[in-house]
Amino acid sequence: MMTLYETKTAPNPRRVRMFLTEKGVGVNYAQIDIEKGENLTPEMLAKNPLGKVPILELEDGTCISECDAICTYLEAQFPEPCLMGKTPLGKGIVAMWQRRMEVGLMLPIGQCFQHTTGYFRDRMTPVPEFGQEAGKDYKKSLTILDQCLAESEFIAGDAFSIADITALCAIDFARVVKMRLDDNHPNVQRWHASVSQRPSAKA
Ligand SMILES: N[C@@H](CCC(=O)N[C@@H](CS)C(=O)NCC(=O)O)C(=O)O
Repeated sequence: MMTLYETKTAPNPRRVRMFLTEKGVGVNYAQIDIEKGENLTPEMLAKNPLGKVPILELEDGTCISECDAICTYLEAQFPEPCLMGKTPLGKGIVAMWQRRMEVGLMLPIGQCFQHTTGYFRDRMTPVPEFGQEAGKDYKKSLTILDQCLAESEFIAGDAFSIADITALCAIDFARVVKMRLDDNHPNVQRWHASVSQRPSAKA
């Protein structure tokens, strides 16, 4: 069986847990305490030199890290249900929104968290002003997302996709820096209430 090295409370591993749950694919889950730096041991750095989770280890020992890469592998191995687009156009639209959600929501909310709380001050130098700017970038992307969701049920159109997973994990994680959805984002609120009902959201 494959093994997912992950951290239950961290937002990026949740993306892969949700993806696996949507696909109905079972793996071994190995918990890594990133606060204690268990992701930075020589053993873990051999699996991912960037020192981050999640990491998917295949049965032959091959390791894939980066959520998008892990999900690309899983989508190819387990095509149903489709989460990354069916047609060439569909795949392009999903990839576009997936990237926007990763760069526009997940990345800045992670930077906001790291730089304003100093959670990883043992391994980086927090710059609080930078963290606050990242928080503003996150909010700008929420506005773009709200316009998108005024037009469609899900982020990349009328089917649930990896882009919805990335956005949900980023938005839920934003609570740790006290950023919550408000009435400025009614379409995101409607979408959030709906996708949070999926069994995979509890994975
Ligand atoms: N781009 C990476 C991001 C992975 C990432 O930032 N993971 C965080 C947890 S959400 C981590 O391992 N942090 C530990 C650290 O920075 O020491 C992905 O898509 O997997």
